[in-house]
Amino acid sequence: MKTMVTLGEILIELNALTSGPLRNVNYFEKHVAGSEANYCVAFVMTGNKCVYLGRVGNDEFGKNAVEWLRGKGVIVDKIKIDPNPTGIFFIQRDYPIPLHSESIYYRKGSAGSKLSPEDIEEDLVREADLVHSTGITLAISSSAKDTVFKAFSLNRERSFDTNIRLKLWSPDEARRNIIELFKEYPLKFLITDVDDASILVGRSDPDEAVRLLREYADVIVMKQGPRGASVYYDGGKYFAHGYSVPVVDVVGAGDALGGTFLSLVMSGYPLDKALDYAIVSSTLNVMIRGDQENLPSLQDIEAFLREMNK
Ligand code: KDG
Repeated sequence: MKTMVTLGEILIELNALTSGPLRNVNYFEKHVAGSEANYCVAFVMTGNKCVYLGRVGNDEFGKNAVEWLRGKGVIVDKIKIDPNPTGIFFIQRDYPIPLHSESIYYRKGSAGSKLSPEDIEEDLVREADLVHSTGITLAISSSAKDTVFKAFSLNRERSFDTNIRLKLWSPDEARRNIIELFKEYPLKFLITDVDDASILVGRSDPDEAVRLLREYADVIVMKQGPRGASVYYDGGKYFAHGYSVPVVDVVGAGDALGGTFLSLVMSGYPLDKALDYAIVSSTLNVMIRGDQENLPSLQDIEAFLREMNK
């Protein structure tokens, strides 16, 4: 079993039960979310261990998050309780763009954003098989950013999902901060998509963007939405196609793909097979509301593939 340490902010998601502008939505469904927490659960679901480093508030949502993640098998005993409230966000779906989900955050000054370098237990991070974080954590506060830099200084096995959220920072700030991290701490795994890559290196063609990102990472996964995703390595490339399914909410699909991919590669799967399996995880993820409830086990991924390949 491999151990990944993730650093980030756990958020409570309030997902609209009906499509349309939130002013007209009366009912919401509550889920535990946050990109790194999603990665952690995907990693655990496929047979590995994940330790979560972060802060939650001393409130009902903080308790909810910790209990839920513990129930999923995530190691939660390093999560700190902070006097500020647990961050939340709402999801507005299908309006004004069909099949699009918009995240509306209430997280400024939240417990999660108070993540600080002193929250890091150095030996734990040094001894992990992989350390993972995202652009969201770089964006939420300067202390959270410093925490990612510190964690990455302690372990060379680094993974990063760009996850650029333009409600948290400008394209320019995102580019400056993310590239600063990459230059100081090159990665083993970079997980990104065409929109983020074009912010980072000004190219929306995946091959072109990867050519410019290659100096920062050994393995690059380029997510291409419903089309599928590609993995680039040592001059090679493999494309895994997506599946056409009824889409309910796409939030969290990229984390599902990334978390499952990392877990399987760390377990020794070849990159192409890991990506084929990871696409199943993101496919199942878009079929429901919530980021973590449909994250599949290996057995379930294989059942899906058996049926689809009949
Ligand atoms: O990738 C899914 C995340 O975007 C969602 O869970 C909320 O972490 C979140 C964020 O900051 O957008």
